[in-house]
Amino acid sequence: MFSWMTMPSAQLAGQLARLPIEGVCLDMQHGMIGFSDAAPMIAAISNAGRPAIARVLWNEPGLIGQVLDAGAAAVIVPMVNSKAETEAMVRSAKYPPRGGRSWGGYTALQTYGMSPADYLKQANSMTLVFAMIETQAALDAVEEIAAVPGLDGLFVGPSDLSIALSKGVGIDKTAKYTLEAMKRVAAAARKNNLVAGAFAGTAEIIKTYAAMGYSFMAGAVDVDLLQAGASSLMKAVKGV
Ligand code: 3PY
Ligand code: MG
Repeated sequence: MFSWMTMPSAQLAGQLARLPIEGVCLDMQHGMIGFSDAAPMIAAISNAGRPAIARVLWNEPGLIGQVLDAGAAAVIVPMVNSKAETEAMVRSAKYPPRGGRSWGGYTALQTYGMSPADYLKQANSMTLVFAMIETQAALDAVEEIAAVPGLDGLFVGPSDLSIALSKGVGIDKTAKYTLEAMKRVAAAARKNNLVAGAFAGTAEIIKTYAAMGYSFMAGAVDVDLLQAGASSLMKAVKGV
């Protein structure tokens, strides 16, 4: 499980990366983290010996390339809805011959302590790219998406997915229809030897998704941790 950050702080990123946790993800889509915030956060996470993950703003080559150049070990790309969009995403994240990532990972070279020649040789397998499955269109095409060469994993956004499946009625990360859809995503991942991931959030949801075959999950969301810590303190000193 990895933690999920929405707040732009290299100090906090370094603290979270020192928890017994498998990585730290920067949410650059819905969090308040821009690239100039993300670069020192990625460095702080990497310095702590953990993989830095970035959920980028959109499926766009420049946005994907810049976080990889900054040393991110994995990229999660939102709203990937078709085979063609997945192919475009893989092209953005992988060097030739697999893709068309543009050269310039100078910070990544420092992070990994590698020569340009070695990084060029190894980057495609070292850095992972995940397509988010979070719309009806993505779910309908998930078997085709999962079969795209060079894709490393699928990552379910259960909030958007449940909004889509309920036709806007609500957000329900563990509704029967959400879990049914997620079983289909997990099966597509399994069939293609991909990592199955999802945004989970709470311990209960992490356990539910893990039982369905998900192994790459986000929990420990920075704002939730702060709220939970502050509320438990307020509760403990109530009446003082
Ligand atoms: C979703 O659940 O839709 C996400 O994108 C995770 O934050
Ligand atoms: Mg989403």
